[in-house]
Amino acid sequence: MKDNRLDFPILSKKVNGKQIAYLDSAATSQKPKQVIDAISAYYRNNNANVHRGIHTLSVEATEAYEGARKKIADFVGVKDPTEIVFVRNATEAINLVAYSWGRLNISKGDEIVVTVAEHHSNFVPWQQLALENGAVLKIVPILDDGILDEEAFEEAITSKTKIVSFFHVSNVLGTINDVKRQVKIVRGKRPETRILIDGAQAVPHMAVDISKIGCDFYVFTGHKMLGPTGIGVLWGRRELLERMPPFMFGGEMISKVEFNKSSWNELPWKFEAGTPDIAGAVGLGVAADYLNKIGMENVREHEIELVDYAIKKLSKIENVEIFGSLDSKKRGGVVAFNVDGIHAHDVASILDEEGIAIRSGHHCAQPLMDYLRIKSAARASFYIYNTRADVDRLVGGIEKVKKVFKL
Ligand code: C6P
Repeated sequence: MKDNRLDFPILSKKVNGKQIAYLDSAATSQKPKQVIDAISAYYRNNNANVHRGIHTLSVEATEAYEGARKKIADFVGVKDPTEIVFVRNATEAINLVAYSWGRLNISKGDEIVVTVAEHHSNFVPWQQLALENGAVLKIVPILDDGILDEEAFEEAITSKTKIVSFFHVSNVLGTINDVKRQVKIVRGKRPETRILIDGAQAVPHMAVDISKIGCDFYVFTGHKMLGPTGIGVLWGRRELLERMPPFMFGGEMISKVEFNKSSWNELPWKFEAGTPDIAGAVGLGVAADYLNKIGMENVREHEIELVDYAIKKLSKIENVEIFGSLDSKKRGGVVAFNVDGIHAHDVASILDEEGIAIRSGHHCAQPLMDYLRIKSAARASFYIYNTRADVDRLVGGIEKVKKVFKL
């Protein structure tokens, strides 16, 4: 892949006197100057509220906002941009479905299926819905190498399963679910069961064509794919979104308000109450342009190469345990690991002294931590601007950790 590091101003920053090695893109990616400049240019040249004014600036802002929606729809293979709902992040997208679709369709005794490796964002909304409505939350296990246990997955789906909600790529194990095959498994057992896929760690890192997956809802988040924070995406099938009540009420989402009743705007605005994050959408559109220019196949290939290199190097260090599959083709751009007996926060803070940024802790996946019988893990995650030199820095940093703790 062409060296793109100069596009990312933050990568020239020094941390603790050392050039930063940013290995925390699964938490949030860095932003290229094209995205930063587009946001600044929007505020300098086009800023106004959308869908409200007749004046020129308002028309420009509306075109920029709706243009971004079209770019995002194209980016993930969605033909009808009005099925793309802009929200704040993946978390809000899942909550929207759990509140709006969930509270309409889930009642006592119904079953909701998730996996043990979900991010809290795709676990807690369903857990709370189940607790509120007397539904049953079924949690499907994973196999030793982090791959979803498809037999258990199939078994978990019964005539009572109303929704299955599961990850595309795990933020801890890196596991890439074969979502097309898993959708077929669900449809084979109970065709009318709804399927939500959490694509927060997939869309930034590989070509995703939602139209080919066969699910009902798909969510992702802008800040992990070079876009700004504060903008995320819910895609839903039109017929489902149409039947769902609004999640929030107020301006923008109404058609007509009378003293004692109101009616709702068309899709997608029915779900976009209040002034949206216009500049965020514009920035996300430019992030998609940037990724398209590189080509998502190239993004994926670059990460396979880096993860392969990282796994080979880390496996050679005594006392390091890597979680998930060791086959780089089966996993996304994250590598979680622990160094024997040393808390992941200690690992992360010694690495930080060296200018290396990784994440440590439970990664918002506490059920998975319990399942793996660990309290926390360290995690290095890679993206388009990382190189083998970053992996070498990581390895050097871990050697220092071992020295400090006399391992
Ligand atoms: N994971 C991580 O460091 P939000 O925060 O709504 O933009 O994304 C939530 C989310 C949902 N699903 C998965 C699989 C995720 O990885 C995340 C975010 C970050 O792993 C921050 S906790």
